[in-house]
Amino acid sequence: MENLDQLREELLASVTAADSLDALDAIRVSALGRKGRVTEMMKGLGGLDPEQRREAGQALNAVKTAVADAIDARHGGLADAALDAELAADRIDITLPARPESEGRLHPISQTFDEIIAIFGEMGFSVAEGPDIEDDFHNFTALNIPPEHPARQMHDTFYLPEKPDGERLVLRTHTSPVQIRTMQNNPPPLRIIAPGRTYRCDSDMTHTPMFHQVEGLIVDETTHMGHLKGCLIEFCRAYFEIDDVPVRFRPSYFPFTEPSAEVDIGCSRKGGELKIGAGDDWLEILGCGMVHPKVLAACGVDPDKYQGFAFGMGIERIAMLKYGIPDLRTFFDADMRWLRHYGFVPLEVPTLLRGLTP
Ligand code: 2NL
Repeated sequence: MENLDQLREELLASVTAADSLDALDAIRVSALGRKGRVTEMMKGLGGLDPEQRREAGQALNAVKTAVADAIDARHGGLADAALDAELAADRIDITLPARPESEGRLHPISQTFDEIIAIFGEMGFSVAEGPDIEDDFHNFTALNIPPEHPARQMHDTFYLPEKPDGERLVLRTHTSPVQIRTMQNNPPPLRIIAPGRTYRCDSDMTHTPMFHQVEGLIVDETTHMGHLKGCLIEFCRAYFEIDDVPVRFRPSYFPFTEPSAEVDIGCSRKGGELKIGAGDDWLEILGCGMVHPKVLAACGVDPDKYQGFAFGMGIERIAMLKYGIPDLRTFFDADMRWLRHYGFVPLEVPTLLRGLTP
């Protein structure tokens, strides 16, 4: 019995002295494990006579329980201490801002859309949207584009498979159909821009099968060519952020406008470098004209009462010019390094109201 008391005191002391969960586990194994000291003594009980065996068995069980309880209590204390230490060491400051690398960038196309919408928004235009998949009437016929016009050829336009009734839908080749639909569904006066995706069966250095356009339209009783010129000159100044940017209107032809013009801005091309706003060269940036009476009539607008102007421009092109992006195809490579270089910080307020004082 005496050596049982001694064993108990010895084991309890070593449990108290254990300074880590590993040390405590080693003590548990050496005392209560399959080959532990207490376990070995249990095995030895078999050699005693029944009376002694009962007494010694109870005493040994009491030692076993006391040691197991002490180990449990010590385990709880050590585990709490270990967790406290880990929490203190792995402190996370949740008020820290996100790493700059993980912030997104606005694609230059999105930034350019935002800038154009801001400029025309200041002039009283609202934004109109419509479907990417169009029918022949809204994409071609209503725009006075004749049946044999090259723009309608299979070769230039993405057609969807023929429907059972023989109709062939198209991926819109410009955003004009948005304006056609707006004229059909809303009485004049109208003052809208239609930004969006457009599609043509074309792929080379300077063309991608999907690209972006903004078209604009005014329809009322009095808007004339002078307003067209003033509006687009003001747009060029605001967009390129150059107050005295030279602007030239050159006669042109579109089936949906009469008269029609293309707008060039002044630039210089010296040593392969393009500089906008100065020099003796010209760069085409958009097409425009007075809405053709046939287009108004096709939309249910009386051409004897109403008139107006329209314009259209390619977004990739004017984004490349303003931001010095040399290669069109990089717009759609989805290359994160390109986006980090040319992209825009989200929510940056564009400084575009220069030259647009109310
Ligand atoms: C260009 C030329 C243009 C239009 C688009 C238009 C729309 C309607 C009626 C009349 Cl609903 N015109 N749009 C007019 C002139 C030119 O775009 O070079 N775009 C890239």
